Amino acid sequence: MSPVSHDIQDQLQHLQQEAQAALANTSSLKDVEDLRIHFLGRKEGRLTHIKRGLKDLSEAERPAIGALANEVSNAIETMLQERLDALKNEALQAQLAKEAIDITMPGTYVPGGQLHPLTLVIDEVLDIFHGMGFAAIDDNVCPEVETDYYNFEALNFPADHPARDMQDTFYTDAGSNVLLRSQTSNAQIRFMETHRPPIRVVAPGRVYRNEEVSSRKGVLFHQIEGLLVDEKTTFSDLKGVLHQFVKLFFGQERPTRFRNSFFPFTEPSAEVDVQCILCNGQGCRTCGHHGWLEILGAGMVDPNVLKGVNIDPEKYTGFAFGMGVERLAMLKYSIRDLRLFYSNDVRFLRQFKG
Ligand code: 2NM
Repeated sequence: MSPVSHDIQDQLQHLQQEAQAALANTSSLKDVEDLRIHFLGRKEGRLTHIKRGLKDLSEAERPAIGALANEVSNAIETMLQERLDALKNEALQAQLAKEAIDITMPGTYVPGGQLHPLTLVIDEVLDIFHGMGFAAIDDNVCPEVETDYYNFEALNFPADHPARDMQDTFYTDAGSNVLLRSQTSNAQIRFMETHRPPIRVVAPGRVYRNEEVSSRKGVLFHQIEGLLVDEKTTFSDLKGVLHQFVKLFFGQERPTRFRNSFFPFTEPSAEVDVQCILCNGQGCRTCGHHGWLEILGAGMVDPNVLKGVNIDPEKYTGFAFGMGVERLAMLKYSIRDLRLFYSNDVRFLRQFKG
């Protein structure tokens, strides 16, 4: 072997050892990439440089040294790749360790909310009427700021009715024609304007009255009103529907009575009482010692109301009813002050589970 060839052989072996030592010191993918360029780079790589010198060797010596150069090249390539894989794996393991979830650690307590008692009552009432074929009118599609027409006139209120007084109804700055609705009947009127019989709907929603706030009355409360219009609908249909409602809401055995009453929008009109659920008719403070509690108003829809929405009262009859949600909730849960519903005291609210 010529001295030149011997020298190249030395250089190649040395280069491989050098690469191995350098790789052991790398700590990033970039370090490895830099070494790849340093040793194998096409232009300046040290092995490339040695390979270029092979052309000066004799024909006899070139194949063996060339083969050695390729071997060293492959060996360095393999070492580079192994180091890359090792570093990538280390990074992955570190990432996994960092993201590891300790499933034995105690969780963070997230206190669960629950539905408001008024929402529970509304849901229950709607459910009961749904079972009798009544659909709920979405309370978001019906305005709470309403015109006199939908709140009073279409409901057959005479011009001088006391409810139209400023003392009882909130009027807005927009004029004497624009007010906060005092009952949800505007929903039924609007529904009848756009739908023909048979009609079976219930309308839940907020209503406003200019009252002095007390344990029993507020300026805002919730109502659910129902309406059924069809051919040959009678007062006994109304009684059947309301009896069924009372049975399901207050219990099978709760005695119920109908009393004669008056509303501008119904004729005849009635009010429904249930026997006091606290004293069972014996007389107590809740029922004012009468033994009965009034829970809703109802009646046959006045022909004038039907005429106003272009439904022929000779062909169709209907009944309607309305109830106060706060009152139902107070009776159902024995709540003595209606202001508790709006005070947002969690000690109160937490007691109601849907
Ligand atoms: C009540 C009592 C009786 C009622 C009437 C109507 C309508 F639009 F059909 F005329 N809606 N709701 C009604 C009837 C409401 O609340 C105590």
